[in-house]
Amino acid sequence: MTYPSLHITDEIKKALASGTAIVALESTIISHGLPYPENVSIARAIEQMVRDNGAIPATIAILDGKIKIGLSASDLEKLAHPDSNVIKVSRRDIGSVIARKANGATTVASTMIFAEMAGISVFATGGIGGVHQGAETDFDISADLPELGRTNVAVVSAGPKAILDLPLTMEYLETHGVPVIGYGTDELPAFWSRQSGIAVTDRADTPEEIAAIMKTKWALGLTGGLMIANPVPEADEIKAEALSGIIAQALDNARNKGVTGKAITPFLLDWIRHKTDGKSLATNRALVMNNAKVAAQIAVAYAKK
Ligand code: PSU
Ligand code: MN
Repeated sequence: MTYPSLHITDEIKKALASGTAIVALESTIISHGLPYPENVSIARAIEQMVRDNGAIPATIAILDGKIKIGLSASDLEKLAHPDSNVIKVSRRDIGSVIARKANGATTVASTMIFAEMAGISVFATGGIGGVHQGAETDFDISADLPELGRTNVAVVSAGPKAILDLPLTMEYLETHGVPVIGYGTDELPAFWSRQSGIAVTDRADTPEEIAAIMKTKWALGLTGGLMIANPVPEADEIKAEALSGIIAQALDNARNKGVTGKAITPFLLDWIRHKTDGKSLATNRALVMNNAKVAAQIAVAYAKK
C-alpha cells in the first residue's frame, strides 16, 4: 500500500519553500454552491483576487483520487461541470473518495485538513457551515465547526450562512475554543447580510493584528483554527429583513421534500438564489471576492512575521 500524497503544483511548491504568502481555497463552493457556468468564472476571479493582493492561490480538491493543491484550468472545468459527478467531501468522506479514485469537492472542513497538511495557514471561503435550525432534534451540526476546533488554519468567511442558527453556532465555537474575530466590525456578519444582532467577542481592524493573533495562539500550542468574520461590502448586501421570509420558506421546503444530510446546504442556497432572482448569487460572488482579498492580505502579513 502506498500512502496518498499531496499533488502540489510547482508554483505552490516554490511558494511554500520560499515562505511566500499562500491562500487556500475550497471547491465545494464551485461544485455544489454555485451554478454552472458562473462557478467557473467566479472560481477564476477568486484566484485572481488572491494574486492581485500579493498571495498565491491554492484551490484544493480530490481528482481521480488524487489530493490536488492547486488546480489546472481543466481540473477546474471538471469540478465545475454538473455532469462530472463530483462528491461533496467532508472529513468523513476523504478515505473513501481517495480509495475509490473518485472526484471530490472539498468543504471548509476537508479543505482545512489538506491546507494544514500542505503547510498553508490561511484559507478563504464564502460562509462556513454551522449549527442548523432545529439541531436540537435532528443533530445537524456542520463538520466545519469541530474542524475549526482542531485544525490549525485561519478561515476567512462572511460569517455562518443565515440559514443557520447563529447563536447556537457561536456557542459551539466558544465551547471548542475557536476565536471568532470580526474584521472591522463588532457584529457577527450573516453571509448575505452585514448584520445579525449578535456581538463578536473579538475585533481586528488590520491584517497585521490578525496575523499577530494567529502567531501567538499557535506559538502557545493552542491548536485549532480561527474564524475571521468579514462582512459583505455594503453595496452588495441583502438586508436580513429582506431575506428572512425566503429563508423560512426554503427551510419549510427542505423539510417537506425530506432533504437531509449533506444535500441540505446546496438545496437551501439554490432555493434562495431562485427566490431572489439571482440577487443572492451576485451577493455570494461579492462576499467571496472580498474574503479572498482579506485572506491574501492576512497571508502576506503572516508571512512577514
Ligand atoms: N460558502 C459558500 N458556498 C458554499 C459553501 C461555503 O459561499 O457552498 C460550502 C462550504 O464548502 C461549507 C459547506 O463547508 O458549504 C457547508 O456544508 P454543510 O452545511 O453540509 O456542512
Ligand atoms: Mn449537515
